[in-house]
Amino acid sequence: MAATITAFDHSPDRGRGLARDMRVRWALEEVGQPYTVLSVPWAAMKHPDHRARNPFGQIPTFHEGDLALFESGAIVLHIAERHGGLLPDDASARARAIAWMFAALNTVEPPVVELSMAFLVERDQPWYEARRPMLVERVQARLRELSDHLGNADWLDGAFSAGDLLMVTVLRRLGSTGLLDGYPTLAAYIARAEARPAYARAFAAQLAAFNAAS
Ligand code: GTB
Repeated sequence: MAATITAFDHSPDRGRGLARDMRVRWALEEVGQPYTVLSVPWAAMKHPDHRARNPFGQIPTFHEGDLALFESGAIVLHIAERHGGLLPDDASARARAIAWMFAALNTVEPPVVELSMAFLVERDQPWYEARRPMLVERVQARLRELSDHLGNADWLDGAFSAGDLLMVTVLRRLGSTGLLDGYPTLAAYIARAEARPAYARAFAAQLAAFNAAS
């Protein structure tokens, strides 16, 4: 039975693949699993029907048979554990790849989201210009560290893994900030990931959904 995922019916990113359904679509494409998409209108996001899928009233969610999941990281981990291609077989390498999944979501994503949310909701506030350098420096610190770790390697730890998939979806959110321009290693890392056929299929699908809803 094909999985069903939920996504925005009209994503605020205007089809740039920045909403978190993109990472779930990409993971499913990497492992070659079909899926269907249930679009959730904004007005229905906090409705009890959707809160039954995700108590926080957010997308994405994942449903397959009698399994219902929310949290994009948990969904990607589930997909990676059930199907080959996103986690190494070797137990230690697998544990390290999972550590990179957590690093993407717990160490890199928070400052990235804080910076983008500040721009979205605080940029007209009197404190915004004073606060922004601190937010930028927090992101820059993570970019420096990540860039140093990556060095000349293609991926974070050996072969492409679910850790790279999540890290790239987090870094892509910085696209409009210009901050990645100072990190050619990371820009090349993102480009390498975006060149993967599975990424291209996932990106095209979410863009087609956005265009169909417009
Ligand atoms: N921790 C959860 C997860 O990883 O699944 C977070 C899920 C989440 O934040 N979902 C967002 C949502 O449902 C959509 S992806 N928001 C509606 C709500 O909370 O009511 C976040 C997002 C939205 C828009 C852009 N964008 O326009 O660029 C990027 C990311």
